[in-house]
Amino acid sequence: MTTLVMGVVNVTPDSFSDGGMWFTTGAAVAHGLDLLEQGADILDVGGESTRPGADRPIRQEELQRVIPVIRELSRAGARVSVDTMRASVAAQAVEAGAAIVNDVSGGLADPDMARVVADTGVPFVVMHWRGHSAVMQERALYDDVVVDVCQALRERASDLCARGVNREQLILDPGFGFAKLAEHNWSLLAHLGAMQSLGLPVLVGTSRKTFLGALGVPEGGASRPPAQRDVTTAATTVIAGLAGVWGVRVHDVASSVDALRVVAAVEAAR
Ligand code: PMM
Repeated sequence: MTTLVMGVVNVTPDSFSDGGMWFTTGAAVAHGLDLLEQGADILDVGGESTRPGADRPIRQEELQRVIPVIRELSRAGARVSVDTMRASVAAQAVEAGAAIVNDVSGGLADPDMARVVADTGVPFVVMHWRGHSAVMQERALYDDVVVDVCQALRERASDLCARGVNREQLILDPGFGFAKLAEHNWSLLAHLGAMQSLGLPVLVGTSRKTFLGALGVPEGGASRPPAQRDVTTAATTVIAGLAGVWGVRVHDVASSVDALRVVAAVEAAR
C-alpha cells in the first residue's frame, strides 16, 4: 500500500510555519491547487492554529476561513479533509464537500464531535491530545511515551466506537509536537510499528515541527526556521513510508512525494 500525502492548507494568520501566507480564500485555494499539482492525495484545510500558546478563533471566524476554501477545492475535484476540533465546523465542512474530518483532539475538545462523525460516516483522524495549545506543553509527561500514546489512542478508539462511530472510520495519529518534547517525538517516530499494531491506519504529522528545527544546531543555538525544515521533514516521510503508514501530513508536498518514490523503489527491489 502506498503512503498518501496530505498537503496542509492553513487558512490562519498565525500557524507556526506558514501563518498568514494563505489567509484569503483565493490564496488558500490557489495554494491547494498548487499542492494537488505537486502530487497531494488529500488537502487538509484548517482555520485554527494549534502552535503552542495560540489563542482560539471564535467559531464564526473559523467557519468563514475554511468553508469557502473547502467548497472550492472539493468542486475542483480534490479530496479534502477539514482540520477542526469543533463538531459544528466539521458538519458544515462535510456539507461543503470535505471527505475526512481531522481532529487534533481526537474528539475530546467537543463532546458533539463523535455524533457528527457517526452521522456523516466519513473517515476520522483521531490524534493524541492532552489539552489546548495554551497548556499542552506542561503536560508532556510520560512513563513510556510509545506505550502511553498507544494506550490513549486505543481508549479513544473504544470510546468513539461506543458512541456510534464505526471502527473502519478511524485513522490514528500520535500527535507529533502536541504535549511532546523532542525526545518523545523521536521515540514515537522510531516506533511507528507499535502504533501500526493497533490495527488501524496511521497518519504522521512531523512536518516542519520544532524537534526537526533543532537538528544540527549547536547547544543553545537558534532553531532553524520552519521553512528550512523541509529536507528533514522529507527524511521523516521516508521513515514513515518504510513503516507502511497510511499517510503523512506535510507542508512541502513535492519533497515528500519524491521521498515516497524512493520508498517505492526500495520496496520494489526487496
Ligand atoms: N499538526 C498540526 C495541525 N494539524 N493534524 C494532524 N492530524 N496531525 C498533526 O500532527 C497536526 C494536525 C500543526 O501543524 P501546522 O500548524 O503546521 O498545521
